[in-house]
Amino acid sequence: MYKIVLMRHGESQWNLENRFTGWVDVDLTEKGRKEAALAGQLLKKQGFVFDLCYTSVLKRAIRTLCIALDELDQLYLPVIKDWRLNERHYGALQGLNKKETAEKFGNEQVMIWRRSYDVPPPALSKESPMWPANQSRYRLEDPELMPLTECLKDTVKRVVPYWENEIVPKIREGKQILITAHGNSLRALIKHLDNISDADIVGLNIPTGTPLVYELDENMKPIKSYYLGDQEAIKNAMAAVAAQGKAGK
Ligand code: DG2
Repeated sequence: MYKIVLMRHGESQWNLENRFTGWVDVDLTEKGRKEAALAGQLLKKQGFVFDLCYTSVLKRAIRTLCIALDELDQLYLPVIKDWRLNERHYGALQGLNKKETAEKFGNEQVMIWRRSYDVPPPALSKESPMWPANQSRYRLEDPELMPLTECLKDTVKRVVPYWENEIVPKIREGKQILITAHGNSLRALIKHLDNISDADIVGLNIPTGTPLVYELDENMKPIKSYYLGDQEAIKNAMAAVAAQGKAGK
């Protein structure tokens, strides 16, 4: 049996401001840093000792990992950062307030943009400074691979091959792995792991800064999965994520 830990970053500044973030590189809030530290303490209490970590190239996930590793006293670990674990690219919605967007376009449209499997948000133009191909950190990447927008299906197309080709071989070598990433890049991975249908993935919401343990069999099929921490608070945090794109109070 193998065991891995997945974790969404702690609360970011734009999570707090309820803005669509995607590939915009916003940092953690004070609360987000505390969530990351608490996650590290929970992992420590459970005796987790990791060998290798993966994260995105976005600072909210990288910093969450550093803070958690500091609590674990495992800052020595190798960390692989890859854009394939980045958040789903939110296209032209990036920067907009989710509630205001719902007031303008309706709850249903925002729900489709946030959670439908295969309807992408409006795309950026290639002139936009938000197109990753226009940003220095992605300058060595093939511009054709740099998204102008993404639906979850598009995110699955980059996350799952990365999982299969890069991470699974390391798990098979016996390495204990910690992955810190994002709400939707983790939804993409969990959809694959748990074989969740395109329709049912709509209902999956991931709380910030909460370790999610997966126990996997030799075929990488989940035996069980569970969040560490206060289960009632986790349920409430998931419901709060679901409600972020609604108009009104
Ligand atoms: C959020 C997810 O990503 O938003 O891009 O706004 O995990 O990096 O904070 P994260 C964003 P929703 O899809 O839940 O609206």
